[in-house]
Amino acid sequence: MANLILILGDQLSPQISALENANPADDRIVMAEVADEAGYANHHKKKLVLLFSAMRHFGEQLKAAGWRVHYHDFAADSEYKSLEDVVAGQLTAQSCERVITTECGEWRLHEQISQWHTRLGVPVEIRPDTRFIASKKEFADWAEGRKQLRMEFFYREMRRKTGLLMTADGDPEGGHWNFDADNRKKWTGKPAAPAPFRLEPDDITRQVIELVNRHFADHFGTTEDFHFAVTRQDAEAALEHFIDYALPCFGDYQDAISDTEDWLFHSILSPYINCGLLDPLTACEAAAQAWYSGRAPINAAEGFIRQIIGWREFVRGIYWLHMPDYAKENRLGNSRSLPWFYWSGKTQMRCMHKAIDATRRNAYAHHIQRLMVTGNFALLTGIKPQEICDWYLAVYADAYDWVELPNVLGMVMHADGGYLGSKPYAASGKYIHRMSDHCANCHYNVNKSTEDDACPFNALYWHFIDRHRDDFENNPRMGMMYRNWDKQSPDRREALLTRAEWLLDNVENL
Ligand code: FAD
Ligand code: DLZ
Repeated sequence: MANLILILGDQLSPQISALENANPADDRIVMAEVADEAGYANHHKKKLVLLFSAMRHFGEQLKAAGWRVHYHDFAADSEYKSLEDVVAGQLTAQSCERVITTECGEWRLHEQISQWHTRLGVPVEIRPDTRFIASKKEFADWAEGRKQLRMEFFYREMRRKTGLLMTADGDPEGGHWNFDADNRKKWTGKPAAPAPFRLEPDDITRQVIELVNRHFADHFGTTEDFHFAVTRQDAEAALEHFIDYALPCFGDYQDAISDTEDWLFHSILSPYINCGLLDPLTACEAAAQAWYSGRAPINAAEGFIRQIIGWREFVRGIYWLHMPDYAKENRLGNSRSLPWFYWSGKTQMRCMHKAIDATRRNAYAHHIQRLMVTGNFALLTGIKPQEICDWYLAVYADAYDWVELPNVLGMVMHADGGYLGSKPYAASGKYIHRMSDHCANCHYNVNKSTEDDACPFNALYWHFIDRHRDDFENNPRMGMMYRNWDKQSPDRREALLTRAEWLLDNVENL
């Protein structure tokens, strides 16, 4: 019986479960660049280049390994607009009797594929995605009966399961599970941040760049200076580059923000891990090995591993546990539209401008920019969760619904009522000043709060605290904020709220 094996754009791994036990002599593989997938979000042009080029390279490698692959190149006038169209066409053309695929990473597409057996009239086998450390069931079992889920406890389970940074006695290496307290240094230019791993586009990538510029000209971002890896071999070289040059300082400067350096000591591996070019465990094992061989300190290796086997697995578990209702959550009752400067970058707030501009150029911003700059501003100003989620899904090369949604809706917007994080990451300009050198170059003054030139984050922070008193006053981690707010004189509080109201009324023009 010939099977038609569908491999999606973020499933570019030879070990993908859809290929298990497949037979190159009988089975056919189908991969497709289609308008529906390229167009359901305003995907950054670099994300489109990365995916289409990586898909094309992967398709070629499968062919070279002896597989029969039907690869559907994007064409604006193609009659095949959706993955279903292409699969239906191939079922007929290749006389296949069954479709096999690996479960996809988003509810929207999952819903569609789940209907294919009736729509296409053949059995459709959807296999689990074994690239994750915890299966959906394992996460659901762990979450069962817990009122609030805490990443830290789940993370310890994942450390035990993988054995990463564990002693033979079952204890965490270095005597602690978590070295986060060591990872909050401001970066003042030294040590110098390493240049990111970069590759010049090959012929395939150049063709894709041309295609994206021609057919997706109205999408966000630019294709200029595209330098991502597009093959497994090169993604593994990017991992090596990170381990050698950035990991040693990854922990120390994990929370730092710079006015001049886009990438600092981050790994820039999420685009590869998420589309299947790099195996998450391989990345973690390389970091652990760097610590064992004395090439990186424990706070760096542990911090990096925690992001992957902790946060990455945790948000994925939450996504599948709570979709589709999770996407509709808006527990803080936000109603403001996303300011246009999220797309244009035209704002006088230096930190926002810098984060958005880096996003536009690179399809990348590091975690603290996403969380404490663009995310924090959306939280403080009460942007509708759906609109800010759509933005994050569009603008980053690593963005897929399963990972973007819990990070934005849960971690940043606290729209799930605190299910993912015990307190909102709301912060005033002081935090950004402490962790970055933006404020010295800003139109606004971070040391002022109520004046016309005062940093908007300051008054907006207190407005957030004041308007959500009912939501947070009894949160033990927020009590101090309310005591600080109540300690201020009535005149001061009124001036802060008046300034914040003005900022909210004029949010498009900041
Ligand atoms: P590093 O800082 O080097 O971290 C190492 C790895 O850890 C990353 O490559 C990633 O695989 C993993 N990781 C770190 N933090 C998280 C996290 N919170 N959730 C999941 N994985 C994590 N990550 C995405 O992969 N896709 C997204 O769409 C995405 N959207 C985000 C939106 C917001 C508002 C926030 C606050 C975070 C988001 N993240 C997302 C998580 C994180 O910011 C990115 O994974 C990270 O910035 C990617 O850059 P890096 O590879 O240099 O990461
Ligand atoms: C994100 C994306 C884009 C832009 N294009 C394609 C595509 O043309 N073909 C494809 O198979 N997948 C694409 N993807 C990824 C999917 O839209 C979807 O996000 C993931 O497969 C979910 O796991």
